[in-house]
Amino acid sequence: MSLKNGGGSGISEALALPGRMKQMATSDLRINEVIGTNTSGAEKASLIGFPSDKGVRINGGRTGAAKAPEQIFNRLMQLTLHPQHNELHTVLLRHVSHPHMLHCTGNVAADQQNLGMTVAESLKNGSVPVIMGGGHETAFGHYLGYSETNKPVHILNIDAHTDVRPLKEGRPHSGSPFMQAIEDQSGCCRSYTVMGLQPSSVARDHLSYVNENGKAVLADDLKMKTVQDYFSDLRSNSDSDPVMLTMDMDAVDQSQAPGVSAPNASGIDSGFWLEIAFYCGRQGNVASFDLCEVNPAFDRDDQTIRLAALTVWYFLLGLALR
Ligand SMILES: [Mn+2]
Repeated sequence: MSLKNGGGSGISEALALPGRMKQMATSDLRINEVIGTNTSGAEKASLIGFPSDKGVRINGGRTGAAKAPEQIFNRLMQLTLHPQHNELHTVLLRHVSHPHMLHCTGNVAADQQNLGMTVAESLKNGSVPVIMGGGHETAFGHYLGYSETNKPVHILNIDAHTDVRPLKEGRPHSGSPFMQAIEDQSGCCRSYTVMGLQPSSVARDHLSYVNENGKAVLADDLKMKTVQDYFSDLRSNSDSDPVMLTMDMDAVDQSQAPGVSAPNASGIDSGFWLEIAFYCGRQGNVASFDLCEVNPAFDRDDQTIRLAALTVWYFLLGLALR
């Protein structure tokens, strides 16, 4: 049988001829085999774990989020690279550092400072910090990376809650990070925008406070265009300050994200959530990312851990396609 001319379909021949089988043996690379394998070039993103849920406890929530970063990273490592964007995805991941798990002491303010120093280090090196929380107290530590380096920053939060509560007995917590950033003496927080709010979980005064310092978008009003407009508005204002993206898993509907600190019976769809992560990953001004409030203690068959790992996967794919 001629393989060159008129020999029928290649696939049927390959199946029929044992000698061709070797060509079917394909590589089945997973992220753990690719990540960080190029140590010569500059690092493009740094994976950082922040296993803290003390802020959730102080805020009166259910703890367990401290267990999330390790599980999310483990799940991420088992995923493949995108088959259609394989080369770009591979190139990026070869320049992403292995997950670095920070030690959290339970002193939230001190732990946030420590995270801030780590984030600042990455930002100085031009690497995109990708942080796995932890409760949403993670986001203020994340922000401190900017104030530490004196970089003005816009904060974009995807969340069911505004998280602009006051401190509790002087202590920061999972409900206060964006009040802390807005009020921070360094003045590095240029704006705070939160999208995905549940009207049954937002105090009127908190909504006004957010709108004075940025913008609040309820989940019912949130479309992909809302996210696109956020970035095109920055561009049309020739605003070149970086954006820090923070995503609270409790923005997603409880049916698709049961393993969170505060479940949401009317949240956004997980596909839309992933699209936001991918879109933001593609934006050149998104300089850092955190994902918070995944709580494995309340998960169901790792459903939320899987969604969290996919969220990071899509963000990194976006980064690869910039
Ligand atoms: Mn939150």
